[in-house]
Amino acid sequence: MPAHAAHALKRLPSSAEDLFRTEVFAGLSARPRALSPRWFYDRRGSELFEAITALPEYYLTRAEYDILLRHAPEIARITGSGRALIELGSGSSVKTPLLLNALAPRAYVPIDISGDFLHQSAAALAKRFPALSIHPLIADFMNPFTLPGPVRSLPRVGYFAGSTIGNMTVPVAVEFLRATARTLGEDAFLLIGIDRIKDAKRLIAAYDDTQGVTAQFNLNLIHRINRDLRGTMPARAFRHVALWNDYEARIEMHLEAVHDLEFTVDGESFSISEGETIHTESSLKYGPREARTLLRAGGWSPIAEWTDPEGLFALLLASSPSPPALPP
Ligand code: AVI
Repeated sequence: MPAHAAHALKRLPSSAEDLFRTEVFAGLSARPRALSPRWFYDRRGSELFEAITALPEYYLTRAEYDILLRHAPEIARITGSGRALIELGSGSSVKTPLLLNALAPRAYVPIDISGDFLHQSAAALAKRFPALSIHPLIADFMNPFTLPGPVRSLPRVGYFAGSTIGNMTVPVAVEFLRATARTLGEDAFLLIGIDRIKDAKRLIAAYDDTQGVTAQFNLNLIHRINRDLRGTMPARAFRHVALWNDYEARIEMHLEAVHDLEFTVDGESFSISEGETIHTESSLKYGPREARTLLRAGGWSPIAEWTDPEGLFALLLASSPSPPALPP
């Protein structure tokens, strides 16, 4: 995931295609209809996501970069140098070198599900940091994974950028944080970007930009279904919708049918009425207290946080709790 823009699978291997088909069939048959945002990231989707991060309305990436630019040395003073830096998700981001410079890690482990993408970005970083020991790891960080041998003896700091945690439901986010705490072990730190709740207009603009890039990103899911699952969904019959669900504290993206239509996916027939939507993504936003509560529920102790000057986005640093004290 972009952290995730990284799921650039060229063609789906058959097991991935089976999973995609199963999820699309289930998601289109469910009420309300919903598809997982992880399917956004084919090659085109990853390119579109990169374009989104540069949009004037999409403040998240710039705000996180700005926070790192100003506070990376302070982060390094807390964590100390010489740790292994474990980046969960894409290591391609322009933010990574800021952290590598400040933290001076003994090793860097970028973890991503897409091997192509991972090796490309690791090679680029190796050129820039020739003395750094880099161990790219192809893994889905949502499932348990083992760290490469050379970093097992080093204390660790994890980095989960971009508010990708916002694309998880709260129970999934808690499970992810707990699994990360287990993987990073004792005496670890976690640095995590979390987007803040703010004015609904500002949030909606970030997910419904004037150039229509986010709309293309959302509609690309239809092109992907048509290509990978022999679908006949007419993309022109859907429009991109981004809305703020205040009760759930999340931006939702939907694909809304502009007229009644029927289509097939891998020979299976579906129909959808005008105005019905397919929910394609939720991006949860957190207030300062809720973000800290989330980290605590996930087994981490928040110890510091920084925001950009407008307070749009937060970068939180948490430590792994010390092992329970033994009774005397
Ligand atoms: C990857 N993720 C954190 C992005 C977000 O903001 O939820 C994905 C995205 N969707 C639309 N624009 C960006």
